[in-house]
Amino acid sequence: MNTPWWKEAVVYQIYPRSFMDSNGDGIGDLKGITGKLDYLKELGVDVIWMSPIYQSPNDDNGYDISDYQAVMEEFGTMEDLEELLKEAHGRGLKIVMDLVVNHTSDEHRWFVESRKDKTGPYGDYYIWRDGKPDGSAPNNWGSCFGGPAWEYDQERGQYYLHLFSKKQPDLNWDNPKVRKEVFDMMTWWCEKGIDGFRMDVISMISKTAEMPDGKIKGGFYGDYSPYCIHGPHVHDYLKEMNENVLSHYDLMTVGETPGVTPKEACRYAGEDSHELNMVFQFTHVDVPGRFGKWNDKKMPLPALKKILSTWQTELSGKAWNSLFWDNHDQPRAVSRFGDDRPRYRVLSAKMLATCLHMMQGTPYIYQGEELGMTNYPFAGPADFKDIESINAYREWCASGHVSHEEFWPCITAVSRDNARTPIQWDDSEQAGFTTGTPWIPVNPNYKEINAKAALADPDSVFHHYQKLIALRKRYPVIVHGDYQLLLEDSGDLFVYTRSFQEEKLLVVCNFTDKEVAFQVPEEFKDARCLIANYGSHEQKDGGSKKKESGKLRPYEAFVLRQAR
Ligand code: TEU
Ligand code: CA
Repeated sequence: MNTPWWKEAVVYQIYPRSFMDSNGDGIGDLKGITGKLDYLKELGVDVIWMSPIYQSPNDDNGYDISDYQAVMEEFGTMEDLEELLKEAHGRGLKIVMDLVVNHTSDEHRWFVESRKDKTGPYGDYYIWRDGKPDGSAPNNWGSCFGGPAWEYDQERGQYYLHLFSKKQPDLNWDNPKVRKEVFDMMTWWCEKGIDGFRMDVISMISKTAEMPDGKIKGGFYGDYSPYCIHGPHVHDYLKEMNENVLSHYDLMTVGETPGVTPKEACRYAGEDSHELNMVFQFTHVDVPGRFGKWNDKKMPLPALKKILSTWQTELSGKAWNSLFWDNHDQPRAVSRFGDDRPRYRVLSAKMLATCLHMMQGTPYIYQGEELGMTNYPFAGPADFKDIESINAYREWCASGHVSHEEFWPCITAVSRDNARTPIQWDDSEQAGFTTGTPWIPVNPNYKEINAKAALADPDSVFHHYQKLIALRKRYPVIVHGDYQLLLEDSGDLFVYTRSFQEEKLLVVCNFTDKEVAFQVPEEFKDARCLIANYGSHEQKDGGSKKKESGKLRPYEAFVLRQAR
């Protein structure tokens, strides 16, 4: 079987600002990453995806790029990046870059030129429109980070579209010159030896020509989605990108595609679609409530199972899944899907890891997830660093639409800053992340939760991840097996099987803090236990004791393997 490397790989996502600071300025940097490659090697991952490291005024922490071919000064130099590539490759680790080309920074040279001169060479690089006759914005669309999606520019006398912050103007992909600039820049990076791209909001690069008002839903502004997500030419542009750039190199590509359905995913990442290798879908992490995305409600387990199972079965044989519980835009996995109380944190973090890593697709580990890092105990809105949380608090709460008491649990449950606190390396001051003052505070629980302690403890979350990764390398069924959900209606248990040739796996996860009755199906009665989160039950002889007890303990998880 000829399997592309990225189907067998495990990816580790680094948010450089918060990973490791090498020079005491409080900001993570490239040298910091290079210094920790051995840690990642020990974990066993194959690929590192780095959130943006390019020159940026940091309105959105690097997702607003002012020069695609320069390194952000705070992160180091181009030489540091080349060194990182060399050191990573020397250890057999691949590096995937973040490609943010739906928008640039308003400080990018193209935008500076574009706002100067309508008729100049850059005049048509962005999405400019005249206001309405009364001078108001072209339509009612709202931006992802609050406020309207249009900003009036004095210099040019027109409005420009920004689906994110007003310092992130959207590029006009309908302009062939823009596409050529992007493709040339990508080729430049490929020639440097990078191993792939994670493509930021790539489902949003093509917009409809008509831009009518959108429906107001869960907020104050109109919804741009029908006009900007999976727009009319998105697949043409990605095929063009593939033909011009991607197909010339041995890369891994993953598209961040908000709003994607399994059907649409098969177009973006279909085996024969010549676009991308896989996409990130968000249906398992989107739980909109009364205040839009700001919601502290957990998704009920049957709904979560249904969503993940649908992706498993609908992409099977047609496209490839990416598997994740969290990333730099999401709260910490163990706090959201597991149980971060001291008694259950380790157990439930291992349970979640087991549940995800035994599915079909390429697993992504977000930095700190392998330590079971938790959400941050925000004291008040002054603690937020993220533009999205800062604006949301202002728009919903400071404006008087909702009380602080009501809104606070909702925003703290999902604020992106939860994921962005520094990695807890050890129990020294600032968790060993920096010798200075970190740009964002360290989670106070670093004394207990840190990499040094995890490495010293054979039963740590880290070692569980290490084991899961090793299992994936050893048993083809984990990569290739067909997925089947069992006990569909259970609100407590997530149980599924994977089958491939002579092998079959049973994956059993208790998502509750209660004991739950469970009988191992007859066909697994003689199966061996590959991994379990209650150490003593992972016995060489197959863990038979556990299987006969008929009960799962809180957050218990194990995997049985039957070879016919
Ligand atoms: O995120 C796009 C996205 O759709 C959301 O996840 C978004 O971050 C937010 O949560 C909307 O409520 C990507 C990047 O991952 C994110 O960090 C950037 O801020 C954003 O694009 C803009 O580049
Ligand atoms: Ca630094």
